[in-house]
Amino acid sequence: MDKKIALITGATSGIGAACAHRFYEEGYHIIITGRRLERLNNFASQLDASRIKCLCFDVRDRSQVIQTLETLPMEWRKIDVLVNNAGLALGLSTFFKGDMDHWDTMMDTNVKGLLYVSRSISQGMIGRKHGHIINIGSIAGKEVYANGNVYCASKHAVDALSKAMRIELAEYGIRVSAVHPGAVETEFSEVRFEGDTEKAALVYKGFENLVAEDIADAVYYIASRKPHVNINDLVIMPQAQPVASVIHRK
Ligand code: NDP
Ligand code: 8X3
Repeated sequence: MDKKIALITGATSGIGAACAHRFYEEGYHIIITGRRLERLNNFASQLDASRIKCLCFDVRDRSQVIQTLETLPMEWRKIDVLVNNAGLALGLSTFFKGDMDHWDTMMDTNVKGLLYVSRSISQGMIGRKHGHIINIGSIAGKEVYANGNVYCASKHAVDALSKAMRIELAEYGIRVSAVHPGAVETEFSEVRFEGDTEKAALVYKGFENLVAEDIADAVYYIASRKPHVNINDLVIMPQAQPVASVIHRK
């Protein structure tokens, strides 16, 4: 049987790292990406080198994305599953006090970065008439919460792009799915609060948050359905978080 290849963006931490582990455990060859080369190398050093490829690039850098993905060695080009996971939130404030550099980084990463990677990888999938793109959106792409403005807008864009990709790629036999998690304890809040670990820890205090493996489990489930089955959209929340802005804490 042919080997199966999954490319996971943002695999140096959190949900992306958990997805990479899960696909590897399920027998896939994995391509892991991120900006932190040392983490990619550490990850790879624990696994069978013939089944893992590290690509260090910033998804915001259009030419770097294209150059890196289009010059992949032949044996790594037939990507079956693309998990568009790389993303972040920066800050939590009203839009009228918002940091405009934060806005640029979120839109460039969560929306344009996802587009650059998807455009590049979809070329081969279209040619082979086979593939599955799984976008990691967020509950912030389904609802809007106070002070989440631009992050929510970026994830609403991921929701819209997932629908658009599904329509445009269906005739080529390509599946497009989106997974929208609520609160998952990863490095997400540390990044959002720019290294303030105490503030980040408070986000997950007093309730049972999701963990990265919960999301990886759903992503793998979606990828492992029969070829005629597509899970379009999945919203996954902690039981204690019925909507984005309500968390029942003990
Ligand atoms: P982490 O901060 O733990 O991981 C984020 C990953 O994205 C890292 O691997 C990081 O790699 C990568 N990344 C960020 N910016 C870039 C960039 N410019 N270029 C390449 N890679 C980048 O957070 P999560 O695992 O929680 O987040 C993963 C995804 O899940 C994001 O899209 C996030 O919006 C979404 N999400 C998270 C939720 C949560 O509560 N945690 C809930 C809903 C959605 P590196 O820094 O090495 O580049
Ligand atoms: C991450 C979850 O609720 O902070 O996307 O937006 S939330």
